[in-house]
Amino acid sequence: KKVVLSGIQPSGLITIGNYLGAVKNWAEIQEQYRCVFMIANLHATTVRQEPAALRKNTLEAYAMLLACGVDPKRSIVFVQSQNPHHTELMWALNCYTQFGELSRMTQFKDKSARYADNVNAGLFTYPTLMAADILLYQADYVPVGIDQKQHVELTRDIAQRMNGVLGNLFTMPECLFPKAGAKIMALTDPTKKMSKSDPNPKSYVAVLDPKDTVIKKFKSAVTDSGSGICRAEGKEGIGNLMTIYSAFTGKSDEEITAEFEGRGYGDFKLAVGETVADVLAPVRERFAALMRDRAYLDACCAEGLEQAMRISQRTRDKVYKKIGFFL
Ligand code: AQP
Repeated sequence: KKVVLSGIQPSGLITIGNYLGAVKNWAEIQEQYRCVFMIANLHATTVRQEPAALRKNTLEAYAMLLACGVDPKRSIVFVQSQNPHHTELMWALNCYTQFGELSRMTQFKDKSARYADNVNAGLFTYPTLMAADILLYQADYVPVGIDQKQHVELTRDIAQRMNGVLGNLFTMPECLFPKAGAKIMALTDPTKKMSKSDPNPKSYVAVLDPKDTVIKKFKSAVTDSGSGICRAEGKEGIGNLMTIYSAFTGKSDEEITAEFEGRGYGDFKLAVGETVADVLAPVRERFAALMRDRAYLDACCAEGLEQAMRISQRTRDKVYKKIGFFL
């Protein structure tokens, strides 16, 4: 089986954007691929995190993956910081990556502008840590959003360079993009991506939000002042709600437009809210049950870590040996 590596940062509550764009698909591809999924808490600390919140979010993200259908028996699921091979390989990759290459990363440029008071070295070397995540498991595919394409391309450049200088070390990874339309925008601003770390909780719907909260958030979603449930210029808010409704019901745009013919935005928003909350109800229930069984979660984390390290150790040792480090 081809190997897939992906991760999610425990930087807040998992949103329906993360669910539709990533976690739901992870559950679906487990049959086809050998999957390695990690809670990317090292990546999350490139931005300040409150320690207690980070600890809580890490455990909750882990439980959420399982609640969404990621099966720890079939896939490897672990917490990134528990596996030291990631930072160990990152050091080697850093020494084969140019300052200029990292300076060209658009995510670094965006994030250093957004977090201007904390442009730390971790933010700058985020792509080499991501390259280490991918290359350690000799991943063939990396399911990512289009915004991560540049990082995967850099990973390939670094891998090719090191393979050339040191001999065959790494599999060349490729992006695996989700189906079109999987990008969910903020409810408060349909031109901005929905993000779990957004300081305004009205901008996102968390998978764990109770039904009345979900309905309230959709009710106050920013839309235009027109009418008609369809996609058009100036109707990006409605378009985003249609994307969400379609993803949760499997209905096409035409079916949705027909369903709400002659009805107002209020009706549509209520239907979206009720549908999302109802479809996610079993996920919330499984999550609650998992969180009550800390011993089981701890056992899964330990087992996932052991499996991950068995693979990553081979790559890390091979690289360290070729570089000339004592093992
Ligand atoms: N709005 C979105 N629509 C579709 N997919 C999304 N993803 C994130 N937001 C959306 C996908 O979720 C996966 C995990 O993302 P991440 O935690 O590694 O970081 P991110 O992409 O930066 O996600 P957030 O929610 O915006 O986190 P913060 O606020 O911490 O930056 C990825 O596969 C991503 O594509």
